Amino acid sequence: SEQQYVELCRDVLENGHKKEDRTGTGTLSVFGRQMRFNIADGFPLLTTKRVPFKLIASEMLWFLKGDTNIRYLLESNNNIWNEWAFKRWVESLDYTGPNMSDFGRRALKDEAFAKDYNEQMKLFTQRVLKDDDFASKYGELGDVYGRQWRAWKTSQGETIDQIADVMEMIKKTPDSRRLIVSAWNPEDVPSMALPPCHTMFQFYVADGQLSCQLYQRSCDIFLGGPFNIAGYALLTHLMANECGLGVGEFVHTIGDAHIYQNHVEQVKTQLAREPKSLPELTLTQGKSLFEMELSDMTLTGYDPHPAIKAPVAV
Ligand code: THF
Repeated sequence: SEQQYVELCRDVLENGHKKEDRTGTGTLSVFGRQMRFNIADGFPLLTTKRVPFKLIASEMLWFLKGDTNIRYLLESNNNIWNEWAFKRWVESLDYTGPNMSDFGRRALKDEAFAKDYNEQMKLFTQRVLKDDDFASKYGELGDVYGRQWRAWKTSQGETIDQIADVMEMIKKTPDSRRLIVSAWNPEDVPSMALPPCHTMFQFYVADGQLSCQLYQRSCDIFLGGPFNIAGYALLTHLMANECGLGVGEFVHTIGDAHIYQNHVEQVKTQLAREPKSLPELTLTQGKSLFEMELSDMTLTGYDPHPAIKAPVAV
């Protein structure tokens, strides 16, 4: 249950090493941790703060479509990947607006800058939505999850659809120990907006139930963690539904598990709250995984504590 998440947060607050990071924000970090969620007992969407299921679901559908352009997300009112596309835009030669270097940190400290930044971000997202040429150039995040999952490029000039392949294997050879999807493609890492945090996952079938284990190299425990847990639990449900299986466990294995310094107070607020019972997820039956939409997912009994705001490190 959610207890595993709560314990990981306590562990990091107590045992975390102070580490600097790529974003310059600073973190408390531990290495090598594992959480297990029995997703047959309830859908692991945290209740100690409100977590926006719709954003998690639209992100997962975006990955599964093989889409790597933020336009689809924006059309779903999902802004969680904007900063990474925006960064590419403002660092390009085509951008002629005010200097946006280091926008993530500057926006937190400088109100006048934050105003400019919000304005530029708004112009950017509107343009991605309306201008096809602009969107194909600057809405693109490069060879991120969607590309690797659905169209991994081979040295022969072909592509591999890892999701379709693993689906086929789960149906035909459920006892296989090779039910793996990898997003970590060493050749593509340098050209990615952000190298994949969820590097690979493996399915496992026993007693008619589908389980999934994710290896995540790096986890932003306060903001990304709850998205990652619910996202992969949703993926497990979608795959199980497609393959006529029940759901088993989601096992979340993490390399660098960290809490950003500017999330510590928020985490403490969250830990002071009493977890509630988990919601239930039901999916439309008899529809293929690739045809699923937001309206095919029904979440019931979700009654969380209020949301807690925190800035995302870019
Ligand atoms: N970078 C960092 N620093 N942390 C991450 O978790 C992360 N991701 C993705 C890519 N880079 C990352 C993006 N995922 C939110 C949630 C997930 C994200 C990015 C941002 C976020 O801000 N969530 C808010 C709600 C946002 C909203 O309502 O628009 C929240 O309170 O949960 C890890 O995959």
